[in-house]
Order: sequence, then C-alpha cells, then structure tokens
Amino acid sequence: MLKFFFNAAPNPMKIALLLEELGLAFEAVPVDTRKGEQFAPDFLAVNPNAKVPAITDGETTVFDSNAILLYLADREQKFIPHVTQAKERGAALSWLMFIASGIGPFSGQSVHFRQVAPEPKAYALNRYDFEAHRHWTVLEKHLSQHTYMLGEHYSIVDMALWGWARLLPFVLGTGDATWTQYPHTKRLLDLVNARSAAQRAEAFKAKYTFKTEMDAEAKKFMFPQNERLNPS
Ligand SMILES: N[C@@H](CCC(=O)N[C@@H](CS)C(=O)NCC(=O)O)C(=O)O
Repeated sequence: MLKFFFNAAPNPMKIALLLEELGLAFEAVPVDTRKGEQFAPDFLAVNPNAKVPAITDGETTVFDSNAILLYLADREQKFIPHVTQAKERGAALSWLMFIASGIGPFSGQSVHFRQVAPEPKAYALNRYDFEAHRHWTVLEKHLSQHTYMLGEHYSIVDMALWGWARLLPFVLGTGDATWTQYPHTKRLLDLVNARSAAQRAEAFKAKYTFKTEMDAEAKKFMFPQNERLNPS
C-alpha cells in the first residue's frame, strides 16, 4: 500500500489533499520533525533530504511535494494535462516549479526571519518578505485572469498553491489585510476549501498531534545551522 510520510506543514498538506481528491488508500506515517524523526535512518532511506512529505508506492519512492503531486497525478491521469497536451502541460510544469522553487522557499524563509531569527535581521527579513510578496503578486495577477491556475480546470497546481495559501496571513505576517491585497488568491482558496476533499484533508491532519513547542531540542533539529554559531 502507498505510504505517506507527513506532518501538518504546508508541503505535506498538498499531498493530503491530492490523496483525498483521488480517493487513494494509503498508510499514514507521521514524522514529527520537532522531535527529530526526519533523521531516523528508516526515514532517511525514503528521503535523504530529511524533509516531509515523501511517499513510497511499491518499489517507487518519491520525495518533494510537487514531485509527488506530479507522480500521483500522472499515475492516475487526473488533475494534470497529459504530455500530449503540450501547451497545457508546459503551463502546469512552469507553475508547479514556480511554486516549488519560489512560493515555498521564500514564504518559508519569510516566516523564519519574522518569527524565529535573532537580531539583527532587518536585512534578511526585508529580502525574504519582499521576495515572498513578489512571488505571491505574480500568482495574484495570474489568478485575476483565470478561474484556476490552469484556466478553467482544477489541477494539482491549485493543490500546490492551496498548501501555502491556507496560511498566507501568517506566512506574510499581514493578518486580515492579506486578503485585501490578494483577493484572487482568496477566491481560489475559497474554491478549494469548499471541496469535500479539502475538508477531508484538514480532518485527516486534525487526527494527528505533533510537537508544537519550539524548545531547545526542537531548535536543534529544525535549525541545525545554528550549531556553527556556537562551536563547543
Ligand atoms: N521542497 C520540499 C520542502 C519540504 C520541507 O521543507 N518540508 C518541511 C515541512 S513543510 C520539513 O520537513 N521541515 C522539517 C525540517 O526542515 O527539518 C517539498 O516541497 O516537499
């Protein structure tokens, strides 16, 4: 059976949504990253990058959220244009990579520098906050002209976006004002949230408890780079 390695963060939630949309049976394997479970040898054999999500599907292993979306959508021939539809497929791949390499990393670093980084951080926070907004603005402009990311059809690109858009007020630190600035992103978020699969994905997440304290142990696992600042 397909195994889904996950926690409650934005990237695993994209996969939870697609699994629900596809109605696939799977074994859920929680990985509590604040307890360091991503560094367990069994998990590193699945994802040498020590991050969630990842899946195993028989002999096949896939890690990185948008790679998993693409793999499952291709496998099921759903929610993704076929390779023979070159124009639509090109758009799908472009937006998937844009979300994977732009939206995700800049949003994640923006949260990190706003919430966690020690002072001085003005330069880094400004850079990541600027880039996060710039990327979300590209999507917002696109969505001002299209119902879904690929036009009229709901796809894995919308699912990739949903993972992060659910948390946008927190990600950008802009609270309620977020949706005045990004109304079309909110419209898409509402469209996806209204789907029963999205509600099942949120209910799936709610069944699991992950460590929430960002104590010294969690920081050691989540921010190993800090060890270099305090060599013993
Ligand atoms: N590019 C990866 C990023 C995965 C990622 O950063 N996952 C986070 C949760 S959203 C994680 O595992 N964090 C734990 C850690 O950094 O140790 C993807 O899209 O799946």
